[in-house]
Amino acid sequence: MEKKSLFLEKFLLMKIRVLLAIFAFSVVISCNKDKDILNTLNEYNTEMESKGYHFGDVLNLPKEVTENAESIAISFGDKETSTLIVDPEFFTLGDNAVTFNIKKKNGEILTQDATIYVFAKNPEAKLTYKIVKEYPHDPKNFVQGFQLEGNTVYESDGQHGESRILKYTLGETTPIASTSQPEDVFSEGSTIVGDKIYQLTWQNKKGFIYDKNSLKLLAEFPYPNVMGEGWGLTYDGKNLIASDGTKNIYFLEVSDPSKMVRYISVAGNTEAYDQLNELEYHKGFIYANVWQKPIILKINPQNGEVVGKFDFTDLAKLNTKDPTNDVLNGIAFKGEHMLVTGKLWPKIYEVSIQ
Ligand SMILES: [Ca+2]
Repeated sequence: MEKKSLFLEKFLLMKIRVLLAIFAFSVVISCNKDKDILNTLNEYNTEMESKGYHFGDVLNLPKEVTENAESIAISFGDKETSTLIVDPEFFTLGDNAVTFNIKKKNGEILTQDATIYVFAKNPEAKLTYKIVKEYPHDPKNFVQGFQLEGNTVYESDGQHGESRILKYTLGETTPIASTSQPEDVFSEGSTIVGDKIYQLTWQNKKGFIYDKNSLKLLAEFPYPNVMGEGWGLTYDGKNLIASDGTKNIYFLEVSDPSKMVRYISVAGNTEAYDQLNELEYHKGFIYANVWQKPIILKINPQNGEVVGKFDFTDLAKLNTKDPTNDVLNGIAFKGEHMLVTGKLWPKIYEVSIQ
């Protein structure tokens, strides 16, 4: 009797060991399988980062992923889609930080972060120009906003302790009027709206409104929270148009610039952009500097697609001694000609667009 029970005990112990081994083995297999799925997804997404997608494209995920999934969802913070289509309801032009949620057939969920790039449908035109005239520019001005009306330049000068709004006659550098900001203010983009000038601050979360004639400060306004910072500013005759150093451009109500009407994200046909800086609206398009890049983008204000691109490398070479500081930044229009300058540049260039 005793012998029999010992035998039974041994038998049961062996059975448990075998079961444990099978269980451990299947856990390893399953873990390896999960790793394979995630590695395959990562390889696919990494490859697609350079190729990019266009709106309407389908994400053709590898079989290794789809065959092992009951469902796949892509989440964008609080939004989620499970159609695997690059739908503009969820995706924006440029980079999209997303998380893939793969529900396996056993109910387990695997997650992986990825960046999905969406590019503009059509290739941008290579825009060319010819320098037709040069004007002096005060090389002490750290240009953050730049526009022309008649023959008068309205300019924002940045940096803490040196920020101001000023106006001067094109061809001269002595200000006709100027208003300085408190030490803690870093002035950014500015634009003309009727008989007023609007100006953003970089991180002070507010903007200023001045009388255009005297540059006397009239009022302040908060800019919308969705804008992390204040960078460029322009006006299309209806809305203020602002950049905040991201890939986004925001349309704000003039009567209450704390209210955003809509926004666009910007991208080219093969390239994403961010750090959009000084802006100028001209005849149906937004022209934008890109921080620390010697280029100017021509952007469709309806959908954010870059339709054309100027290369100002030659002018930047002449004027940029420190690539982190004295960079191309300043776009204005003089009739059909464009005026361009930069931070601390000694010149303003008038160019005809070819
Ligand atoms: Ca401008």
